[in-house]
Amino acid sequence: MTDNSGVARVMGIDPQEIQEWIESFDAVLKEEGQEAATVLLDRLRSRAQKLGAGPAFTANTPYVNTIPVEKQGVFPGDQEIERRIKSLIRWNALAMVVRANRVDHSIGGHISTYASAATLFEIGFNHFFRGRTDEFEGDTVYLQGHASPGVYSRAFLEGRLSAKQLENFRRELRPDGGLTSYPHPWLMPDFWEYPTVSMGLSPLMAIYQARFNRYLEDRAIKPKTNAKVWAFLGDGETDEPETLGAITLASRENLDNLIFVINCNLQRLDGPVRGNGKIVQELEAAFRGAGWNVIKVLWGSDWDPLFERDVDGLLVKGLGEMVDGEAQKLVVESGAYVRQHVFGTDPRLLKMVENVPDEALRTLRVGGHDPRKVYAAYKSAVEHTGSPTVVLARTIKGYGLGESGEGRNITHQQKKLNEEELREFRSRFGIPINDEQLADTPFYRPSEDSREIQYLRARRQELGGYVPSRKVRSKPLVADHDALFREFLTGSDGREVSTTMAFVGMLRQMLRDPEIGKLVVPIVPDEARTFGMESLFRQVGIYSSRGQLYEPVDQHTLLYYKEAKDGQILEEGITEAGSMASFIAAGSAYATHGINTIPFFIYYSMFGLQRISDFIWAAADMRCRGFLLGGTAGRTTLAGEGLQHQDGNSHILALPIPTLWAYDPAFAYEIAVIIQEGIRRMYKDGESIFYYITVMNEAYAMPSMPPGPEIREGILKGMYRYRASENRKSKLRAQIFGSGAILREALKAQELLEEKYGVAADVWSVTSYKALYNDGINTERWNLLHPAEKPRVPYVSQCLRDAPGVLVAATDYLKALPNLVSKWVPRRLAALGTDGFGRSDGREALRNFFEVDSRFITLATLHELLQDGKIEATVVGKAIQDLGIDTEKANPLLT
Ligand SMILES: Cc1ncc(C[n+]2csc(CCOP(=O)(O)OP(=O)(O)O)c2C)c(N)n1
Ligand SMILES: [Mg+2]
Repeated sequence: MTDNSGVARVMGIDPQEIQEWIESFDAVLKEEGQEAATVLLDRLRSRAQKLGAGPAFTANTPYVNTIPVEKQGVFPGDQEIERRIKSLIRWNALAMVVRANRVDHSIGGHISTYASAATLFEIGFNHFFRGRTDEFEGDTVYLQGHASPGVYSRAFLEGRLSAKQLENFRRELRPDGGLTSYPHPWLMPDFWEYPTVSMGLSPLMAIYQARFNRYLEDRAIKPKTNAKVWAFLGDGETDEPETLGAITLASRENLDNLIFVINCNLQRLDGPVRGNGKIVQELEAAFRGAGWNVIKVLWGSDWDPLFERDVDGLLVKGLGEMVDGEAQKLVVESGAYVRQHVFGTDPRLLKMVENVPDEALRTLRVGGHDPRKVYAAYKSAVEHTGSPTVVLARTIKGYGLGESGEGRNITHQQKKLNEEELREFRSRFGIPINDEQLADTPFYRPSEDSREIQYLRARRQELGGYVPSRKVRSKPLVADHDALFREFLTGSDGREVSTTMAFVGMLRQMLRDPEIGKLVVPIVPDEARTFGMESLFRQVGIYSSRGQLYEPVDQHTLLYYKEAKDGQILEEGITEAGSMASFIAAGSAYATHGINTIPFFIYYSMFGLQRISDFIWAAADMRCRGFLLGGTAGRTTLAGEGLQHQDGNSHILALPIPTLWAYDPAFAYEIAVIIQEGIRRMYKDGESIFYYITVMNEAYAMPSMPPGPEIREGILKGMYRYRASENRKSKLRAQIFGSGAILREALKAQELLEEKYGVAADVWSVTSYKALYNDGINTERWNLLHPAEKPRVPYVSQCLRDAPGVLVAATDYLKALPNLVSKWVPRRLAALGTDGFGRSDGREALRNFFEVDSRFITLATLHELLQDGKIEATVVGKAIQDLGIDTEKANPLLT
């Protein structure tokens, strides 16, 4: 009989009455089943609410395992051999870090994260993670980045990595190669698939990956499978807003193909995650509240008999009330301390453990280190339908490191172990290495025919091969898609259109193409109307896993808001990070799924590289392909928005990302050339690059592409002469560089200079300072290393070799952008740009304020001519007056 007298007395309820209620409930459960019992509870809850009996919802369950012992099922593996394999992996992972640190103290790695995650990973590797085969697409697994030594160490036992490679962990520049510190597909493209080490990125990417898998299935681009997306993360990692920021999407979309495993070792880098609280309970509430299936794995099998004896729930209550800081202390303390602090609060608890020796109390295992508990949780997770699952597994940071790190606050960065500590670790995990060898800390791999290696191999074979393992399985595209872009090369016949509209026109064409049409993935974060894309709603539909369950308010209109199960547009709502995660899933599908999806993610340009650059960086690491479109771009082109919206930064922020090609085109034909080339390079030639193209909302007549093969080449390489001066006689010459919408200011300046000041200026369209800059530094580097050979000439220098006169550049971005190439141009370069905070006003006022309009370009040109002694100061002074330039105006950088 259950005795609730303790609780009841506190609440002032007759214990007998409580007992009767419980017995009635037990009877319903026993006789009518679980569903009926749940209905009964629901009805009681509604009733209580109706009668004002207070909120009857708690997002938390008691601090015990979600899966009761009776439902645990049998463990199908050979537990002893799996333990031995795991011990060897633990040893080699530790040896990697310790050895690397001995060679160079500044190098090492992390021991304690994997030490806590070993069982969580190993149960996955031995029983759940399915490899990618010709028949089955395989599971997608995001592994906790700091646990990489464990993953390498397993691959060593699997025979996939050599001892030499392990030796060179974190020393990638060794002549015989090394291993990356963390999962980096860029650096190990056959091994790692997903970069996970920047905390918070992988959980968000995993959610959108799982959703993208469904998208591909709903659109019949890939067959429906039961493949899973697993994401392993740290409990400290859940502090990152990205980690929890999209969890409601996963439940809203019923992503039962998604499993999070949170390694709750209660510690982060500096100390406890929630010393004064309970991270597991906090996460349980958050995930349950968001509609996830939550499985807590808190206690190992050693605890089962104790809970069995805990008939009045005192132990559960005590553990539930203990803060994590104290729980962490139990790890480092003695058995006597555990007895006193866990069981000492009540004589009944003390009695429960009176026959349990101190040593047994000290080593009571938590759930995340018990293979049977972890297996049961994963099995339940993969079988669960209707919602995503999170497994909250309680572990110990630095498990097995004993006094040198187990549960200690210093453990995260522990890289050194003395001989005594190594001996203890060796003995605890039964590693067959003798005392003499310890100082050397050798890697250990049992012979090929050992039971361990045979078992491990057999398990992976059964599960379809090794994980992680990256394979590019897509086939190159065939057609050249010339025809799709042809109409954009011939101008708009005087019709005023923006480059954004031109891009949308191209997108529409691509969507109709027989080869790439279905592969195009348009992604928008609630900005389709801003970019004039609403016509696509109707053309290809907005993806919704549920179709459209309502009649849209605008159904009577031509361009109504059409949601469909096979809709093509990913309308992500206001989440640039989520949209980027969709871009990453689509941009890497050529490897993950063997499908060449071509993402076009269009967003407010200020909220891209400025806001979610770390995701863009991860996309590059992951070898993503596709197009990022920075819409409403430019500091002065986006009128009326102001400081937070106007982007004069993104082309600078695009510089560091090595595989990102960044363009600031002015005309439709430039965009057409860039996109067509991008599709060829990425999807025909298989280059792992991606594109950033800024598009604007200023409408003007689009000219046709000037003739000559050098134009196309120039657009792609970064610059070409768009309009040469017709005046061959003037002694006053200039070369003016314009980009994006500011190109038209340069063209106006060209006319002003010619008409009013007799200056003959050529105008260049600089489509990519980044491309020019990269070409310049590459050329310089080659020259540095080949002094005896004929020096190569940067493309920008080649362009300007025979171009006479002063040089002036104007951009809607920072002045630093044109200045990037100043050392390779033949003479001084005057740069006009938009440094400073944006503000809201019309374009004309903004271009005056930032000093990038045709008047300022004219002034800068005259000023350069003055400096060259070609004109008098009075001419410039007069021009300032004539142009109406206020010399005492506010400095945009400082105001
Ligand atoms: C965005 C980001 N910030 C900081 C770090 C540095 N860092 C690496 S591991 C770590 C602590 C991780 O704690 P937790 O997530 O609990 O993982 P554990 O090692 O405890 O399993 C921190 C702060 C990082 N990798 N990424
Ligand atoms: Mg942690």
